[in-house]
Amino acid sequence: FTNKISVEMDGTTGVAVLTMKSPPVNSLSLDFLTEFTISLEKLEMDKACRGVILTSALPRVFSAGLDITEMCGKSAEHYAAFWRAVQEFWLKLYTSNMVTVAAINGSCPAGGCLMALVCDYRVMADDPKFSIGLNETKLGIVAPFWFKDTMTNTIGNRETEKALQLGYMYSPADALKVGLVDQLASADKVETVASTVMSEWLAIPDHARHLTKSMMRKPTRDRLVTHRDADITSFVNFVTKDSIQKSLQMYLESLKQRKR
Ligand code: CO8
Repeated sequence: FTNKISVEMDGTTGVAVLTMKSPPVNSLSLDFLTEFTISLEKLEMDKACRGVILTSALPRVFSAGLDITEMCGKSAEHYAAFWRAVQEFWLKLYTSNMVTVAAINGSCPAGGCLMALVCDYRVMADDPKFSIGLNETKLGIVAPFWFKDTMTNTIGNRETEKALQLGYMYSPADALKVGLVDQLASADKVETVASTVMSEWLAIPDHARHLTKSMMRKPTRDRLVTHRDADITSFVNFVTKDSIQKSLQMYLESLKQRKR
């Protein structure tokens, strides 16, 4: 393992803190996703662990979303393996029996937003420099149906329709207003607030809570499971198009240009 993630489990509270520490931006590469999914599986199997708080060790970024370099200039086989790992990551986190709380202490675009959205609760740092949203259209790409479903389940159809078409990135205050996040806290309090929320959720008997969670989430989960292979094929077909490769290359270049 390359240690892009650290996990600290508190045996007395039953709460683990999973910290992403993959500079510069915690992008979700194939290695990162594999390590994340395995770390989560280990916690899932640990009877003592009832909840997990996701956060970032980086000062300004929660996660920059999918690693764009995994979607550029690679083989079809690579894209397929990458996409399966993205699906697996979503499925594991979305259907976790543990209480999952995102302590969003930095910017949170695209796949980073998806990661936060699949948690049970989101606390975001109240800093106007940070933003959160599914910005895929701005890269000239399209959020897959299960990204869309995850967002619709959280903020409703109308708001999702606007947000997805515009690739809208919400300020923390606006994210709170539409329910994209549940609570704001000053940057240094995000994890403390997440722990308080966690203890409220853990006051509910586990079996009743996770049967309820599974009842709420099963239709959305089943849709991806049923269409998993077709979704991989459609991702590979889309991402291998010359026009999409060009858009992604240009976007990566523009990220680099911003600094100069
Ligand atoms: N993937 C790969 N590299 C990235 C990414 C990324 N997502 N984001 C940033 N980087 C790189 C930058 O290019 C830069 O590289 P270098 O140092 O070599 O120039 C380095 O990380 C640092 O980036 P910044 O200087 O921009 O760092 P800041 O701290 O100033 O800003 C941000 C951090 C706000 C996260 C900023 O980097 C940003 O906005 N990044 C882009 C995020 C983004 O748009 N992600 C979308 C990814 S796509 C996705 O997740 C879903 C795709 C769904 C698939 C659809 C079907 C095709």
